[in-house]
Amino acid sequence: MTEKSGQSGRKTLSSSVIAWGLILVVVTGIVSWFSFAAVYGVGVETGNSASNGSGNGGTTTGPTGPDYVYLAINANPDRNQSTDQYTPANFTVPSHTELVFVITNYDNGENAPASIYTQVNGTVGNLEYLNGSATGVSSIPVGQVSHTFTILRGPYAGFSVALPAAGTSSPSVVSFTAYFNETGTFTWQCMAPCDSYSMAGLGFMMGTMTVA
Ligand SMILES: [Cu+2]
Repeated sequence: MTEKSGQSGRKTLSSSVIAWGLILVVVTGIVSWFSFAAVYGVGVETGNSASNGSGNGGTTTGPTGPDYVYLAINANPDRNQSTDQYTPANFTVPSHTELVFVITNYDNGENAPASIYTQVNGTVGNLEYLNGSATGVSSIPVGQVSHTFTILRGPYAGFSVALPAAGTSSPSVVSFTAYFNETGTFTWQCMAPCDSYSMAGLGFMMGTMTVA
């Protein structure tokens, strides 16, 4: 009984040793394979390969996304501030680049412009997108226009987007895509009669867009 149990114990022990030995061999084999693969670069696929076969070191430039331009109107705690203002009013964008403008208007005032300034002109597709909608619009009803972003002179004369008034508790957000390829500094202005001081004031409802 004692001996039998002893033998049984030894048998179990040697089975365990064999089992652990096998595991060790398998693990060592796997580790060795990966080391080999890592060193010699075979058999390991990591999805997107950086190599494009150009033979110049494999450096590739992937597609780049658009540059975003964020502008806000009356983005101060007093949404009905008496002096209407874009921030920033003077800014720089890169030329020959897909630009996505996002203009957030906190002003709930409506300032009906001349009908031409209810239209969207000069953006990609002559469209703008309201509050994240995937469907573009080519104009805003005149009674809903709060401000515009309009260029009257220079190579971009006629560029214009209309910005609807904010709701009582949330801003309106207009986005659009545009390319500006001629470099220089160009004046933009609001053509909705919002506030006479701002409309004539550089840095308020008038500013400069520098294309560099
Ligand atoms: Cu304005």
